[in-house]
Amino acid sequence: MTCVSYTQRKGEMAMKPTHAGELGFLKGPRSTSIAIVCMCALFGWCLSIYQASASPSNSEPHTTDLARINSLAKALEGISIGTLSYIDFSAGEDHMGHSYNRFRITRGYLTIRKQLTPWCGFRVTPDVTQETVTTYKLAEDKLVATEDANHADFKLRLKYLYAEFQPSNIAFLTDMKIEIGMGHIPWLDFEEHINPYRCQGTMFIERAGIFNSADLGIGVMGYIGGQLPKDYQDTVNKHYAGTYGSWHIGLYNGGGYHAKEANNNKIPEVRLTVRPLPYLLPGLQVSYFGLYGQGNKKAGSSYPLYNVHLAALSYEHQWVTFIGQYGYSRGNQKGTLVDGQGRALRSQGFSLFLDVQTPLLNRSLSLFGRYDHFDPDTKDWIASGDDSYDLAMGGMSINFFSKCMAILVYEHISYDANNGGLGKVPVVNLRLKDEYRIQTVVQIAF
Ligand SMILES: [Ca+2]
Ligand SMILES: [Ca+2]
Repeated sequence: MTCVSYTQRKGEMAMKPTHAGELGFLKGPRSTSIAIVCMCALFGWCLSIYQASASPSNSEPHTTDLARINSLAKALEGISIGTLSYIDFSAGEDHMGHSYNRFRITRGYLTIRKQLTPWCGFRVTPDVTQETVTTYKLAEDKLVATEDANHADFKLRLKYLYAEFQPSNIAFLTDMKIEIGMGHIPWLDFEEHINPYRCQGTMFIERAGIFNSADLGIGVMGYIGGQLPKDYQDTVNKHYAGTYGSWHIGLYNGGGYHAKEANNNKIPEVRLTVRPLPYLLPGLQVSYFGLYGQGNKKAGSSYPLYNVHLAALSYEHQWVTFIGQYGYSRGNQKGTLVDGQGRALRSQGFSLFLDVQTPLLNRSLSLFGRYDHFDPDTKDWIASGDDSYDLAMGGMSINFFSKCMAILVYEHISYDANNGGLGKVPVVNLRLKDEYRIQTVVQIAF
């Protein structure tokens, strides 16, 4: 009897007939008969399936099917699904002088929204993160920590989960929203809708380790004096498009979305943005952001001060976007920017960002650059002498569909002798090496 055997060599699956040369079962009258019988049986089975699906007995519950479709359509009413994902390839050298080149997923939002009524909605957004697993070994009576790269799973973690209420306008306060749950805190979402390159990395104040973008609490936000004309919103920016500006006040746990709240202190936060010349220079805005409270980790016997003031001047136009900002902070969200006595460090810095759209490639090609300077200890309590860092980047982006883009960037960070790294306290004479990388990112957003 003819049969077929399989051999696998170096990952290749090869079909090898036992009769040399050809597939033997296609030859010979007996084999042909068996093949015909098999084909007829297969055809008959397919026919019976088709007849069963088309028979009157199955078309009877037609009304039931319609009811199911209607109920499914009703359940899907007001639901939208979207993503904001960054696929990153970077090559460079870190502040320890280690070279690297790797692909990474640096954001993987899956956002589901449901508008329940005209005034009430819900949003949930998990994000992808790759966990860091550290193993510890005892060597010469000391615990030595090593990162276990073979057990660094990608995991989903909650970024946003909130109920959203849309109250009616009150005089000049318009387009209001109330977020209750894990929602936006007032600053970063605003800045990230001016600087569109969050896919490159975090914004200035988050890069400096002061706070991140979401927290548990309640926030109320809205516009001042209605919305700018549709033409401006279509060609420049439809977000935060209040005629005379926008605002956001809130009360939050304070630890941010990475942390569990460690104290009872709640943090009031406020952003006020004024658009002084909405008809002459609609893209010009002046903003203030502030918060006051305690950091999320004890330093000594009490929680350290956490206090931020940030001022920004921004300008948006079809061809040019600019934002310049100055930030002052005491301590940080985590409660880790403290000296040996538990005093929250005073820190300050500034950031400049410029994006220019070119007429090339049907206006989809833009050039951009950013410069940050941050001193984590302006009083030099920890180290006398320089302890700042400077970050410079420049690159280009191609917007290839709606909000989808690809960017190519060069980034360089230089550290003063006593700087302890981004978001860390100074360390006397640590002397971190300059960091640099060439980075490409593809952003998918819909
Ligand atoms: Ca708190
Ligand atoms: Ca300093």
